[in-house]
Amino acid sequence: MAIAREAEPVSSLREIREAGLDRDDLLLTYRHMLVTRGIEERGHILYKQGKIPGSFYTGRGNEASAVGVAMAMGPEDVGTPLHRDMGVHVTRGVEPWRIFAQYMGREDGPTKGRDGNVHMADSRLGLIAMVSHLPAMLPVAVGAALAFRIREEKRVAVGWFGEGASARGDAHEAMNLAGVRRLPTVFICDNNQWAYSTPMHLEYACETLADRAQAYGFEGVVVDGTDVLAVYREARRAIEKAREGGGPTLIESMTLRMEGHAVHDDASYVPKELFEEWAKRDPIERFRNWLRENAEFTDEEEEQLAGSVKKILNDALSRADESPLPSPDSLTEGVFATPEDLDTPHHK
Ligand SMILES: Cc1ncc(C[n+]2csc(CCOP(=O)(O)OP(=O)(O)O)c2C)c(N)n1
Ligand SMILES: [Mg+2]
Repeated sequence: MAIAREAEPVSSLREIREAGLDRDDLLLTYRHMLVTRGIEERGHILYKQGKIPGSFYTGRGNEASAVGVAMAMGPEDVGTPLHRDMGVHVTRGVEPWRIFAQYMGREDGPTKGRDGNVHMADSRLGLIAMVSHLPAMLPVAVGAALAFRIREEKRVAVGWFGEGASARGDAHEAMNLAGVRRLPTVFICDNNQWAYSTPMHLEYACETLADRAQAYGFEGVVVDGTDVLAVYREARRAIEKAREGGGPTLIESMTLRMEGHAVHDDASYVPKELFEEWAKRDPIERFRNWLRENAEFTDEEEEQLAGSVKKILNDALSRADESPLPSPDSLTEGVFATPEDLDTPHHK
């Protein structure tokens, strides 16, 4: 028997309204998920066209998890999204053309062409770019939460990590410190069942990773990561609890990594049946059906939304393609933070 609580699905429009999302918010959530998937699908095309330097990573299958958590964050909160969490960047307001520019190593990407495609974040939007994965960003998120505590700011830090990353020592250190000091941190474990080619039964021996939360002195929750509303509700609860001084929560969000580790990996080691099973739970399809059944989502609304997303992405691609590669003379610029860079609400 798992120790962690297993989250229930959200049953009605009323329930999700009480949790904090009205109908317009729901359509916005759906839109963010479509934009997220659209960006990554176009990224594949750019890669095949030879326009993306290095490898290319996506979070297909993780759109609900990423967007659901980001919708639950407050404007002044911070987060450390990883390579499966494009939906976090999109939801926090990173413009799609800047993401395409980043993919192509251009000057207008968030890292101005200085780092690989998913190692990016806009600090003005409360996002901290990942140094690496495995789970180097958890101590950073806990450090941000400690700073909020010292400054007496009612802000929360959200730290993401993969189930493979959970095996490393820095995951333990971060959760232990957050638990001991009851810091305003929410840990999101994107459990997509694989760490490169390692399956989860070779990664950990407990029943769920969320079970570990109890050992750190806080709550653990397992949520279906293909259900955007359940993810949102659990993330919102955890974030507001942390903001009110209730300490951290570990949310384990269950999905399947629907593509290879990166574009160079065909994932031939993942059983085909597993992909078939999880394809039936596609998060976008699921949410669309929920909206139709529970929120009177019409064909007309859907067409309009799909059309506007397509236009945004096409325009974004053209705009990004006009962005130049960084000039070699600028190599040492923007490497260290300037006082202006630090003059944002997230650094005060
Ligand atoms: C110290 C270190 N070793 C290896 C890597 C390469 N690497 C990046 S992500 C990853 C797999 C991580 O698996 P998991 O935590 O489950 O995240 P997922 O990729 O499945 O989302 C590996 C091996 C790295 N970034 N850093
Ligand atoms: Mg994984």
